[in-house]
Amino acid sequence: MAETKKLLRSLAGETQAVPPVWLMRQAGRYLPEYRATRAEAGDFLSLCYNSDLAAEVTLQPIRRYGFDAAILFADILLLPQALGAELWFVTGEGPRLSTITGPEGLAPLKGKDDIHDHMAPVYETVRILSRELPSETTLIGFAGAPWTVATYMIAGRGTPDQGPAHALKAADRATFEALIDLLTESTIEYLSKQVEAGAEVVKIFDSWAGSLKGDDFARYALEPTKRIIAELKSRHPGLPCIAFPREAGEHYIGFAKATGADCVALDNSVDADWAAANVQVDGCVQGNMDPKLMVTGGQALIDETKRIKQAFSKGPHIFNLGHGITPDADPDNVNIMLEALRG
Ligand code: 1CP
Repeated sequence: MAETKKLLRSLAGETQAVPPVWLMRQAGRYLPEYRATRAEAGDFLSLCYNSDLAAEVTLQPIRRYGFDAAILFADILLLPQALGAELWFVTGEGPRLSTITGPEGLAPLKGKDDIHDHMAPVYETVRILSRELPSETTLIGFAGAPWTVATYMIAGRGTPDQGPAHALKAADRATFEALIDLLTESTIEYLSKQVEAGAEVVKIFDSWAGSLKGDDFARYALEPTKRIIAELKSRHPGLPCIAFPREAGEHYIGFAKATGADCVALDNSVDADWAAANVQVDGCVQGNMDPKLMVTGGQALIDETKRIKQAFSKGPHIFNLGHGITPDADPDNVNIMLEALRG
């Protein structure tokens, strides 16, 4: 049967006059209904592990805007917690985790197959969503890429330059590589269960890929993503996979072919015309409007939406931002963008 869902059609390589659209962090603090549900849950992690409320916030932007895809509401840092790391969020600051400074930091972690009891509520969220989403909406599951998740597990928090992770890589490569392997293998198990629960596409977020230089990019950004995609596709033939090696720059060229990804998500530091000529030649791309335009709006938002649509109009494209929509975005600007895109 011919595929009817717009997002899946682009992922299968179809060029569409109006591209499918969704936004990273589309369930989030810019929406008043999200803030209300989050208050009901109590705190962010309680929201992630409450399947009914997590499904509710996933559905909110679909009801409001009719996006072509819904992304499971969860966080990349749930996996470290499932592996036994401590995790908490400091209001106004962000995540905190136990740290890893040497082999003794790995010792207490669980194995790749020991995460599923902890993740049961996330899989239940996926099952609820696959029942409740409109028939034209694609459900995206996701995980962080091993390098990006490792940067948080090593430093115990978000860092501007991923310094502690680079330092561990230099000082104790065996520990660092053991952590990357554990994350690669547990990410395969985690995403595979999301697919069994009903996720139709998976996306791998490597938010800090851009800080890996030279050989390190191939070893710790490209290789783990390639391993994850190869194993998922062997277990789930035809599963579409989106890779997001954020700020990869020149490394975006050839990334889809090298990793087996069906689509590469572009951040807004790359020029859309350059990406059309150098990256979209290999297949579907996603992106890549500057999230700031969702704050500032106006004619610039309309012009930029149309410019990006036009730049990618000769090949398969999924319209999105180059990074997550921010809490200060104006919900009305999303409607202005959709009107400019869909006409
Ligand atoms: O309500 C709140 O205050 C929490 C804000 C929030 C939200 C809405 C966090 C904390 N995570 C999320 C949800 C989330 N995170 C999703 C859900 C689906 C959607 O997109 O709507 C996804 C896909 C993520 C992925 C994620 N979490 C990434 C990768 C993408 C990216 O933004 O680069 C990363 C790096 C995280 C870690 C994280 N979680 C939350 C914060 C504030 C951070 C960044 C921490 C830091 O680096 O300082």
